[in-house]
Amino acid sequence: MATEAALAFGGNLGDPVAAFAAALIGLRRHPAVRLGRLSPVYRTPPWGKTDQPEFLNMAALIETTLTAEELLVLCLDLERAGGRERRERWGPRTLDIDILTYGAEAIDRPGLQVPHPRIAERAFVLAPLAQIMPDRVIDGRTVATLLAAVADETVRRDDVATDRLGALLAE
Ligand code: A4P
Ligand code: MG
Repeated sequence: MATEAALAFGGNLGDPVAAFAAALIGLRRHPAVRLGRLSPVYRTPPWGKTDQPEFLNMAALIETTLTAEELLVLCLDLERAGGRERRERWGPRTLDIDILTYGAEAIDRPGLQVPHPRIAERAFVLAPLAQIMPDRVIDGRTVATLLAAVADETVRRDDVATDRLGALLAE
């Protein structure tokens, strides 16, 4: 049985749109993953550690027969393939992939928390997520409600980046 999962993508070094495209193509090619709806690409001010470049962020829905742990391993592999180097917490990165939700499951293990524990604080996650699953309930509130609570006009759609992503995925 396939489970629907929501993934968040972020990056602020190098060419994040190309990194998103490469990761999405990796997901699309994976035999246990079906790629679903994609959000537009957003341009977002750095959160947590503010003295770093702006980020690009987006979200995607998938259906997968992988377990949550297997999906995390796949995401970490795709991050590595995207040139991710981990240096400091919340610091700059070429590609970060977080599992936002995995079905309706609540997972709290060392190394894997789902729903991702900081969704509700983050407009850069909620704005793209609201484009693909506004009515989904996370921790008792819908994504749309959570987004309204952190509304941030500095998080904005980047239509040029979104079109470029679409073109890379169509190649
Ligand atoms: N991990 C646990 N749960 C999960 C999950 N649900 N999905 C573990 C993915 N990974 C999960 O991740 C460290 C470990 O978290 C993983 O190896 C996995 O075992 P990491 O990505 O190296 O940690 P991090 O990114 O330094 O910390 P954190 O809190 O996960 O940061 P985030 O959430 O990745 O945020 N500002 C803007 N505007 N846009 C951004 O995308 N991103 C960050 C990083 C900071 N500021 C940002 C953005
Ligand atoms: Mg992360």
